[in-house]
Amino acid sequence: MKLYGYWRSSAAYRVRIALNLKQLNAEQVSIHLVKNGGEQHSEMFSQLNPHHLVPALIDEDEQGEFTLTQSMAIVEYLEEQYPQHPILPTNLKERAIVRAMSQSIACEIHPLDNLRVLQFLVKEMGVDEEAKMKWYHHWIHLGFKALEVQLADTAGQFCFGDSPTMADICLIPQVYNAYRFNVDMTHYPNIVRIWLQCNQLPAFANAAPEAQDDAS
Ligand SMILES: N[C@@H](CCC(=O)N[C@@H](CS)C(=O)NCC(=O)O)C(=O)O
Repeated sequence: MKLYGYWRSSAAYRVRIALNLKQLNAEQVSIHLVKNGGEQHSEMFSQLNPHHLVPALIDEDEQGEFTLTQSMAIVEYLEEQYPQHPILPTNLKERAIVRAMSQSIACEIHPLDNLRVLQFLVKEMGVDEEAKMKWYHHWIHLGFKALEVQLADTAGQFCFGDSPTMADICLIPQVYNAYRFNVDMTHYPNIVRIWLQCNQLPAFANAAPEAQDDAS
């Protein structure tokens, strides 16, 4: 397998955690999201993903190599194709709950604070740095506030019970971003506790941005 990603991409970070939890190896290819106007827009990468977003995963089956995009689709693919060390509960209702928590992060928080959205705010809408950060913090707080309430019901050591799931795979990169941009985390004790717990596991620690070869 080959994973096209970027050290600070939270969507690629999700896939790195999933690969590690499942003890799968993938060659890492760095697509620098800032250098040269963003390598995600290059001819080479556009052929892998016309949406110009990392990650992209190459795997192969009996028909040959194929490319997958969208981190959540990739994580679900890994779960089905490589069922060892499951990242979803076996119970149907519980799987739906974990997927919903995951999507609350991946669909409701992350896209609003993505690089191209922030770049559009600054370059096209004339937003200054302070307003950009207000926007950034707003969407994280809105999502984390609600998640914190849900976690009071669902969490054990991790977001759902006592083993890591797709919800933790989504949460940890989002918390990394929150700390990176100085979001005040004092009102999210469950989230912070899970962040600390996950980072003790090599699967999470080895997937962290600063642990990647392209970290600069
Ligand atoms: N929903 C997509 C989001 C992918 C995404 O937003 N990737 C970001 C990095 S985290 C990216 O490539 N951004 C490039 C840009 O904004 O130009 C997924 O989960 O894969």
